[in-house]
Amino acid sequence: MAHFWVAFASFGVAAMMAVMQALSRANAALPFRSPQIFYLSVTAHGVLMALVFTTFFIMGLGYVIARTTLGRELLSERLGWIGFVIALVGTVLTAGTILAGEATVLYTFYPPLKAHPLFYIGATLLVVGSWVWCLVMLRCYRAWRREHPDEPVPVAMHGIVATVIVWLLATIGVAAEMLFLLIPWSLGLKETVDPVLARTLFWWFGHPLVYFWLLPAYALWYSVLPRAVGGKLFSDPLARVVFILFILFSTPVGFHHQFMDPGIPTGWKLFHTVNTYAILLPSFITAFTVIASLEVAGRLKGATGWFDWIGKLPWREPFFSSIALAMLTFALGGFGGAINAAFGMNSMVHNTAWVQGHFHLTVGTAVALTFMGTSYYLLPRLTGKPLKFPSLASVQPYLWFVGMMTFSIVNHATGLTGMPRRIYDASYGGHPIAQAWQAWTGLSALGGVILFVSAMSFVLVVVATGLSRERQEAEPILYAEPLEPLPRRRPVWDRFGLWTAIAVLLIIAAYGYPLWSLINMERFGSPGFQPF
Ligand code: HEM
Ligand SMILES: [Cu+2]
Repeated sequence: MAHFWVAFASFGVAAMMAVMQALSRANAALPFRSPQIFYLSVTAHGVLMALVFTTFFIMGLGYVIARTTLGRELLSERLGWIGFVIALVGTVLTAGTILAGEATVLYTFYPPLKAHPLFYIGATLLVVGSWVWCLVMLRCYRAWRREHPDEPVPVAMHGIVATVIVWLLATIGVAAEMLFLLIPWSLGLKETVDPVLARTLFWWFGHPLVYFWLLPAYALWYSVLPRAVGGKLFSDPLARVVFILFILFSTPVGFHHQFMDPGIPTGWKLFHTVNTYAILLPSFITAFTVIASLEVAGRLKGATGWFDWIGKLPWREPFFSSIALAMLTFALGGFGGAINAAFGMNSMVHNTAWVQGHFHLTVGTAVALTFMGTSYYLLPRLTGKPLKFPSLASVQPYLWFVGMMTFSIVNHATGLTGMPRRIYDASYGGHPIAQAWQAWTGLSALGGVILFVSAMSFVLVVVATGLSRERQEAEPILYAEPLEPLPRRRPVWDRFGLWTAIAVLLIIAAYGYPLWSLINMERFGSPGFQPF
């Protein structure tokens, strides 16, 4: 539970920052409105939401899944706590330097924007803490595997092991960036830094980071959701294939964030584009399998027509409605993602408000809303306390959905008309083009306010539940059975070593030569800048 509380706290703080930004973008006259505060808060919001909330939630979820699926004691619990403390210290250092105004570098921390060394050291500790978590997860899996050499591992745990592997491969990039470039440079040991090399290492990490968020959500969609709505998992092998495809294709795609960067040959950008389209496939399979599983649930409840099974699903149940709305939103986000990944269309939307519209659909809703719904499901089961304010909890996901649709559709639209993202003042001195955006930004601010109300409702429900003294018999956490019985033999999809080795080869193919040539180029580097 400790992990979840850190996650909820950072979510709450980040949501408060967000509403301010959304209003500021609409040029609302807020007290304390200034560029300094705006960029400070965008940095804090991005870091706390995308890095802290997600990482702590996923670590907590991993422990819950390992404990409940493997049917054995959690190994190395002490080690897990050490990882928790390291990650927490890192978070406090990073958040502290941001709030002190010493690290206004946004959550992508691109150099030559320069932060206080404690920002980079703190972020590194957060990653080190998560590595300890990975170690605990892998030890649990291996111990189970030794006891059950020939059985398929439960699907939820399969998803968590895949998450761990994706994360370990991804964080090599950011660890190298921190250790060799950013930390020595921020400490003053080096005068200059190479922005292209840093960005390349960042995106080695930055894209698979999104799968680190998404895979645990998928694990829940596949394994907990169908059971919670009274259905079955439509296909167990398809679920396993999906996780393996993510291990293979998560990392060698980073250049799709660098289409506009000089110094990377077009051919390599194309290679990463092709890989990016490969990774759309597992998301399509997921949409198919999970929706089929829900249809099974509806039919088990008596639906016979083409679409009447949809009405049989428990739309008032916040765990279900959160995930259903998250999936719907993710489908829209996926279409946008295909546009971002297309070399030509990317140049139209690059660094515009479109991008923030896009990732608030994907991580900001598909992942975050799934995690909120999961909190409603897990909290009573982990603490034995019934959920407080259940009607608020059933409205909250719908509020989030409405708020996010407003916020995000408007951002897609203003992005297409050219409004940049990450800007403090969108009025450009009253220029006519900028004025055309202005009406829209008001609407996006309205979306931001609805989102804020929803976020605070969520925080209220979980905090009130946590503080309540009521106790009841905790229900167990149940996982879905597959529609067809499981094979008795261990499937090839469980050979994690094999797939990881292939993934490493793909990464070497995708990054080996470009990195080698970047390092061997004549480089001049840049000194650091701290505009705010
Ligand atoms: C309370 C609901 C939320 C609102 C109102 C909101 C609003 C905003 C706004 C206005 C920005 C600044 C955009 C810009 O000027 O470029 C932003 C940035 C961002 N948001 Fe949110 N957001 C919310 C929830 C989330 C969630 C749940 C996540 C992820 C889990 C998230 C992740 C991010 C990230 C990564 C950035 C980018 C920061 C940067 O550009 O460095 N947001 N958000
Ligand atoms: Cu990406």
